[in-house]
Amino acid sequence: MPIIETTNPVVSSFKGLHLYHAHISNCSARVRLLLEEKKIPWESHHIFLAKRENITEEYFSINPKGVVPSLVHDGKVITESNDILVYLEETFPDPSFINVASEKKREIERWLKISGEAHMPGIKTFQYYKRNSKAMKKTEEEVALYRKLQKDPAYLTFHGKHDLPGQSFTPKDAETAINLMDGYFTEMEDILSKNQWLVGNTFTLADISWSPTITTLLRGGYDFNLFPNLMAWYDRIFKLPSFQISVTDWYTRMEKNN
Ligand SMILES: N[C@@H](CCC(=O)N[C@@H](CS)C(=O)NCC(=O)O)C(=O)O
Repeated sequence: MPIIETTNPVVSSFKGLHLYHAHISNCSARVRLLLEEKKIPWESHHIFLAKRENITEEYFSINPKGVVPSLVHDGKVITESNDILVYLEETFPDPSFINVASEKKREIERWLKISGEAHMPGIKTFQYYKRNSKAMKKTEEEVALYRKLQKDPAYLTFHGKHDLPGQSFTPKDAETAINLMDGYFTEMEDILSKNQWLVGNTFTLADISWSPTITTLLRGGYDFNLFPNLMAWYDRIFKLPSFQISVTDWYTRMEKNN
């Protein structure tokens, strides 16, 4: 789990829980959803990705990949959204979202691992392909600053494909991303044709991790027609008051101000 000893003096003096997050980020939303389900108070540090508020020396000193979310707990920084879910679960175990038999715990861990691994090649690639045509590309100055601050080769390659002159995500990239995601959705569809939730009949971290991803993909026009049970599962979660507060409200409220 990436727990970072930050050199940022402001962050290291924080008490309690602080979350750096973006309104329409599915990675941020899964953390907000767990915080809401657990009723843990937290302080918001909203980052507008479209305004490049993550591409600053200040933010890279908190999150070395310059991405959201970053959780700060009593001055300690935790990154990677699925690791943050596990950290919160271990630190604030009541109510529990891993309250299943031990062999089922491994299924939760697997869904969290896939959620993390599928993000860049699946969800993020699909989203950026959709955005290629829109005016979301960085300016020359923003690209230069990003390439100075970003040390992670995977992020450099990914963003280079979106931002560098003559580069863009292609229909083939989108197809590969969709095939990857459809593979997981096919497995989920099968599980959800028999069970109410992704792991047995308990609402767990697996459901918390994956449901905001569906929100993001739906907004990007992802085709879920082959997955009616997955959509019924999503609808059940969508109707939870916690989801309304932590996902839907953030997605819509901030957009009005953007
Ligand atoms: N594996 C990371 C991915 C984080 C990530 O890529 N976050 C997106 C928003 S969902 C972001 O910050 N994008 C801005 C960027 O890549 O510069 C996690 O799960 O926390």
